[in-house]
Amino acid sequence: MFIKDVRFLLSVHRIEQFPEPLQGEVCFAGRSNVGKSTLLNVLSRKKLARVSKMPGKTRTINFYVVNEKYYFVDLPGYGFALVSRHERQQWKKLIESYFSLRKDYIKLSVLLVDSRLPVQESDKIFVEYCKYYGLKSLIVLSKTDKLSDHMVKKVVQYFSDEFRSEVIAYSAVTKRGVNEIVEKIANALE
Ligand SMILES: Nc1nc2c(ncn2[C@@H]2O[C@H](COP(=O)(O)OP(=O)(O)OP(=O)(O)O)[C@@H](O)[C@H]2O)c(=O)[nH]1
Ligand SMILES: [Mg+2]
Repeated sequence: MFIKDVRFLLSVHRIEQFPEPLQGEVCFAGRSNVGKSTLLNVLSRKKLARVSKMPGKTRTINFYVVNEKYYFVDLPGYGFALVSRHERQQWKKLIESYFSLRKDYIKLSVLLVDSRLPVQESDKIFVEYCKYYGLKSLIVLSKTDKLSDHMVKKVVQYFSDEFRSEVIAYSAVTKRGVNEIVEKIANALE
């Protein structure tokens, strides 16, 4: 298994707090409640990141050290309606600084999208954003345990057409797609 050890390092609220880069990092992005923190727990086989039924749980950029060599970076979810305008602006500033300051260290940007919803404008913007920064991105469809196998096939086709990219059908419940995700991460980091 590529991922041997994962430990929490710190939560970043302000740009000055970003840690010294290691040998590369993978960030996890997506709308609030899509399952970013859950995926981190699945990948590390530990309960590291806080998961919640309430959207907007992760409000900071959380850094995890992987194999003492790399970072996994849990980004706060976007599209969360209940936060104030001020908070949304803070979020935007923090995320933009993250990408502009770390672009050379980010080896892969994992975008989670809910397999049960149509493509969201915010996800399309995020993909464009990654392209702008020259980042390699991976699209992961979450919560496929809620769909029939037939529907999973259909949504995989739908999302690959929409994003013009390969997508991985994943579920934290059945662990579908986890090995594929780990393989992509390993290839990007090594
Ligand atoms: N059925 C199912 N539920 C999932 C899956 N992944 C996550 N969840 C649930 O979705 C909810 C949100 O998960 P989180 O991991 O906290 O989502 P997040 O993207 O980190 O959310 P924010 O921190 O608000 O941005 C929780 O109740 C999880 O248990 C999945 O693959 N299948
Ligand atoms: Mg979270």
